[in-house]
Formats: sequence, C-alpha cells, structure tokens
Amino acid sequence: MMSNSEYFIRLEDQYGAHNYHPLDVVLTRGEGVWVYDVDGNKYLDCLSAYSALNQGHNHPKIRQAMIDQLDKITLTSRAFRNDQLGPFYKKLSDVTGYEMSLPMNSGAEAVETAIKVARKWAYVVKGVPRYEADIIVAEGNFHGRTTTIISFSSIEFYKHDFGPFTPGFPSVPYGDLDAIKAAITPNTAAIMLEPLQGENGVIVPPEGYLKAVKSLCEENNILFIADEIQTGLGRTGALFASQHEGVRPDITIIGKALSGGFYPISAVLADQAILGLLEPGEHGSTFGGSPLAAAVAVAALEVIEEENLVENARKMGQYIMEYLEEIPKKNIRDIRGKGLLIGVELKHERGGARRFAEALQKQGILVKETHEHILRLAPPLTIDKSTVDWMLPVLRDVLLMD
Ligand code: IF1
Repeated sequence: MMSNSEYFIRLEDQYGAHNYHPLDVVLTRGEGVWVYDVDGNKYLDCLSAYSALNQGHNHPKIRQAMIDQLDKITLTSRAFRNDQLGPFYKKLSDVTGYEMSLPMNSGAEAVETAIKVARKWAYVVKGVPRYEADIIVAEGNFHGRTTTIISFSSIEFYKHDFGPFTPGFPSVPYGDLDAIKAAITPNTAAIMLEPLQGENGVIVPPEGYLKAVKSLCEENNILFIADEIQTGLGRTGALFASQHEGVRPDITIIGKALSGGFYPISAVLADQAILGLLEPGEHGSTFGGSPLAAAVAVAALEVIEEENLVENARKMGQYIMEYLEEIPKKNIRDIRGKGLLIGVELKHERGGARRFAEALQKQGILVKETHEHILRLAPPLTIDKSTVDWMLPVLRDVLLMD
C-alpha cells in the first residue's frame, strides 16, 4: 500500500520541475506553529517558510482580513486607485519610519526595484555617468533568483548555466570593512547587504560592521540598501536586524512576513528624496499594491505589533540559544544567530545536516538544512515557552545522535 504521501510525491516528481529537493513530508493543514501531513502526523514548523510565517500559519486575524477583502475586490491594477493602498502605505510608514514605500510581490522583485531606484539616484542625484553605476554586494549573498540577482551571487551553482550576467555589482567579502573601502569608486551608487546572511548559513557580521558601513556610505555619498526580506519584521528580535546596530539604511527591502504567508507581498522602503525619483511608467507590477495585498499586509503588520512578536522573538531566541550552548559538542561545531533565526553548524565530518533534519522530522520537528552542514531553526515568532520547552529536549537528543 502506498501511503498518502507517496501518491502526492509521485505526482510532484512526474509533473513538476525538479528545482527543489524537499523533505518527503506532504503538508495539508497548518495552524499557528503546527503543521499536519496527509498521513495524519503533526509537526512543529521550525522553518516558517523561510520567515514568511513570522505570525504563524493561518493567523486568524490576517485570514479574516483576507476573507473580508475577498468579499469586496481583489485586484484593480495600478491603472486605477483602490481604497486599501493608501492606508497600507500609511501603516508601513508609521511602523517603519520611512516616508514612502513601493509595493511589489516577490522578494526578488523588490530587490530588482531597489537596484533600479539606486541606479536612478546615482544618475540623477549623484551625477554618475550614465550606465556606469556600481552597487557593491557581499560574497555569500542571497537576494533572489532573477537573472540580474544571480549575476552577483557567489554560489556557482545558482548561476553557472544561466548567463550572460548583468554587470555593475562588485563583490567583497562579507564583514570586511576594508574590502568595501577598497571597492568604492566615484561611480559607486550603493552598498547592498543582508544585515545577517540567512542562506549563507546564518552569518552574523562582526559587531559594529553595519554601523561602519553606514558611516562609509555617508562619507562617500553612497546609498546603504538593507535586504531585510528574511531578517526583517521581527525575526531577529528587532523590527529590522539593522536596528541592532542603530542603523537606518537609506533603502530597506522587505517581503515574506509582510503577508504572514497568505500572499506574496514585498516592498521597498525609503524616504521621498529617493523613492520620489520614480516617475509614472518607469516601474510597476500588475499585482503589486493590489487591494487584497494591501488589506493582508496591514493585518500582518498589526499582528506583529499587537502580539509583541519582536519582543517574543528576542526572548525565545535568547532562551533557545542558552539551552543549545549547553548541549555537549558531539556533533555541533558552532551555534549562531539572533532572535529566532538560529543556525546550528554541525561538525563537517558528521555526514551533513540532512540526516539530522530527517531525524528531527521523525520526532515531529520540521527544519531545513542550509548548505551542507547547517541546520536553520526559525519557528514562527508566535511560539510560546511551553512549546519551546517541548522542542528543546527533542532537539538535544537528535543533536547527540551517532
Ligand atoms: C528559494 C534561502 C531563505 C532572501 C533574501 C531576497 C529573497 C530571499 C535575504 C528573495 C529569499 C528564499 C527563497 C527560497 C529559499 C529562501 C532562502 F534558503 F534560499 F536562502 F529564506 F533563506 N532576499 N529567500 O532570503 O525572495 O523572491 O523568494 O520572495 O529561493 O528557494 P523571493
């Protein structure tokens, strides 16, 4: 007899492109921090769809906001106005402190948008000769999958079959201030960084790095762009990870949790002096800023505030970290992270993180390995202490396996 899971896995394998290698768990329902598979098993979701589910699965408030909006109107296109977009702009501004925003859908689109805006700023405001603007990026970056974005990936596998590439993105080692200084030229438009590199294995930069980069930017008339698509909206125990160093980037990019997992919603945040440069027709999106997206995003932001998710992420993150530090280092090489974005790097001779992810799956915890040897722990920010207290001993046992 085939299990229910096997049936669905076969369909995916036969009819879908094989651009993923998921764990063999077929989910059918989610609520809060819990998900359920088609064979009736229950799991704690410690991935949260790569931080899109900071508010937990199917959050009732966001769900209701979406249903209410579905009863009215879902999409107008930006050729017409709608009564949800204005309030969404205002909410984003009130919550984040930026004067303006530009809504898109996927994270990668918002990154592309920020690149376009920064280049325009370089030509129109800074006076860089046309088509010579550079944006400095960091090695090990992950900003998405479009052809321009993979052009400056340092991961060969993400790009090797997909060139030719977009020029204009000098790359420097992450966390190395001198390397940035050496890369700056009169044509540098911006420096774009993740304040903490997620995909690269939860890499926390050296203390003071972001602050120093921001100062460098100010001294050289360069924009600082923070990609907070994964780290933003509470994940690291601050609304934005840049705030751990008191930094306010010129442009902040958000996505993922901006919808709480209901709908792809991203946005570029900046002040008038930068976002105000765009003129009608220069940029756009059919779905970006739809009334459905706007209604969902407002509710998703309200949940982050009303449920004190930023503070809970900080507290639970610290609690988990302290527990993990005490586990004997049989398999563990390093533990790092901020808030509820925690990376456990396993000793490289221990056979890779995947078998630990599979062992955790059997014990009712879903995690995903990143690169070969790193487990990323990132439960919804709604996780409570009693759930954490259930999770930690299970995690401990698996981290001590042979
Ligand atoms: C995949 C990783 C996470 C991101 C940052 C932009 C984007 C992402 C900092 C693009 C997206 C995702 C996409 C997903 C896996 C995932 C991921 F493992 F690849 F690195 F989260 F950790 N900037 N991250 O993390 O956003 O266009 O996807 O909405 O590509 O498989 P998107």
